[in-house]
Amino acid sequence: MACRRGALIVLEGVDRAGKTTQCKKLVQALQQSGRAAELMTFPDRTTTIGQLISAYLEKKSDLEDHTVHLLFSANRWEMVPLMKKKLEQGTTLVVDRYAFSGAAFTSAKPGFSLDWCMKPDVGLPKPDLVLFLQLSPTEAALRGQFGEERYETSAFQKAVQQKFEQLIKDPSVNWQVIDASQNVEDVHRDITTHSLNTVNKAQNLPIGELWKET
Ligand code: NYM
Ligand code: MG
Repeated sequence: MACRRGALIVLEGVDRAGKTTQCKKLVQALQQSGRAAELMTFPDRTTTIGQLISAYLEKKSDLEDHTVHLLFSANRWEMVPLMKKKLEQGTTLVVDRYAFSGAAFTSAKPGFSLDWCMKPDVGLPKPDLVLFLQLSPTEAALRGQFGEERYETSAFQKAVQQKFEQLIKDPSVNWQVIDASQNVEDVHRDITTHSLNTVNKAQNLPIGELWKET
């Protein structure tokens, strides 16, 4: 029998929704259930491209808007060979942000269509599951101050949230909306249930291509 592949599971949502906490807890839960699982994060700030992105986010440099959009996408493409290798070896990848953040954040800027923003990521490995941590801007604000990085203002986050809501309507992607206003353990339980289902289903399916007609 052919080797069973791992699943590609993405967590998305606005800043402060709890993605990073939940990604770590999910990796632990999958490992404790005896499955190989690893965390990945986008942007991956450790690569050469990632360092350009990091300096931009920290406002240490300015980059033209199209340019930085393409760098975020390139930062995903540069990880594709490793991602495919891990998935094929049977490791489930839990990914903190992916192309959906790419499209939602840039298209929240004036003059960018969602359609244009999606184009550079067409054909990336398609997630088997995208968990959207849904948190209203009001609830996000109750979680404390935003940080100092670019995009961390409530007006911009509201625009990003609206773009995510458009992306979620796309039936070619397996979205699951999670109520992120619950406590950490309840959110974790919902996420783990969906993820275990996906890991079991994905193992016999080929890896798909994102935003491409099949
Ligand atoms: N971001 C993230 C983008 O604008 N485009 C992308 O493609 C990705 C993956 O970078 N505010 C934005 C969203 C976040 C920031 O922050 C990365 P964090 O806290 O490291 O996830
Ligand atoms: Mg963050």
